[in-house]
Amino acid sequence: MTTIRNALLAALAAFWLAACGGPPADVEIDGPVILTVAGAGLPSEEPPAYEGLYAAYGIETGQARAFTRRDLASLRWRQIRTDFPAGGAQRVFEGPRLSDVLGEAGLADRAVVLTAFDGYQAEVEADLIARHEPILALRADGEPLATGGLGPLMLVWPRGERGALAGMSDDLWPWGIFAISPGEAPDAAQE
Ligand SMILES: Nc1nc2c(c(=O)[nH]1)N[C@H]1C(S)=C(S)[C@@H](COP(=O)(O)O)O[C@H]1N2
Ligand SMILES: [Mo]
Repeated sequence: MTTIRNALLAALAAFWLAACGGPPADVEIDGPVILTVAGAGLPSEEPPAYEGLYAAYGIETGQARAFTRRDLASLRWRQIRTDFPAGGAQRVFEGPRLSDVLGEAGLADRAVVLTAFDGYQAEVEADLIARHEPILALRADGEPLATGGLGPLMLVWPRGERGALAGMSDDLWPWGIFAISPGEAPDAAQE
């Protein structure tokens, strides 16, 4: 019975999202975790096992909040039209705000470190997140970001829409993101 109810709820959610111009409804229902937020104030009941790249990069999963594509699609999405790499062609990136994802994980207003498959890490101050509301993009120009390309997730800033970010370099634009951890500085005021 619960299975049928869940299927109905999923269908309703997909319809609602399509009707309201939210994220695309063609997300997998039972897809794998694509993002793990370590040290979460609101951890998942069954966080991912500490193995693979989590272990290779020392990302503790014990208190982690795990997100599937569907979990991320259930948040409000924002579109950002911008160039990447800097000065390159414009694309329309789409995904939830980083601040909303952190809020879901119980890490609102924290500095965070985003880790990518290749070990690249970008630390972003809380203040910068609050001021510019970057997104964790899952799609560009309507297509999901490919694993091995810029996907599954990439941090995208409204460079080009905001004078303050004009000329921003690509350092804080990690692609291939799979994990986020609390940063060193809880907020900019304490630095
Ligand atoms: N995962 C990952 N993201 C990254 C990087 C990287 O090495 N790995 N380099 C950053 C920098 S400094 C730039 S200029 C752009 C483009 O990097 P690339 O030329 O290595 O693709 O991606 C940014 N995001
Ligand atoms: Mo760079």
